[in-house]
Amino acid sequence: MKIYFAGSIRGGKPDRQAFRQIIAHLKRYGKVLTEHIGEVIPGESDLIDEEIYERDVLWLREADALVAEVTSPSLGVGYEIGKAEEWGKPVLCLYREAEGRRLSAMIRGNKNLVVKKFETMKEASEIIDNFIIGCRGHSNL
Ligand code: 6K6
Repeated sequence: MKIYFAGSIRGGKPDRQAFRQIIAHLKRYGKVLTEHIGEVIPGESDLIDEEIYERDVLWLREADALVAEVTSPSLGVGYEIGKAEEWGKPVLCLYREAEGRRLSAMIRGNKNLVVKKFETMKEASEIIDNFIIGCRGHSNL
């Protein structure tokens, strides 16, 4: 199974430790195409933006599912969710309730997406396990 993990890079302040823990859990189920998102550092990479966009869209196309951490708002993550939905891929959006912030209605109000709140990594892991079971139920993964 190929999983595309999406999380804020230039958007709202990301929780990289949570990203890394989610990625580590996803790796039990297959290849995480975007593992580097847990490791982003200032300056990011030598790739120019066009190269990042083209590579990521290709990865998203070949992915069997998208798992997005959406606590921090991110234009890029929102775009990836919209594309994955358009291409009929299963999408899981995980978020933590943060004071003074409400998740976009365009995510929480979309019945095509699985949107789940988590607090602990144990909860996030259980949500991921159920989501993957659901993906397998709908395909040959
Ligand atoms: C290299 C290592 C870490 O970061 C880089 C260079 N930048 C990006 N690399 C890979 N994917 C990226 C990069 N910038 C944005 N993205 C994609 O958009 C990822 O798949 C994220 O899910 C999403 C983040 O978008 P913004 O708007 O928060 O940057």
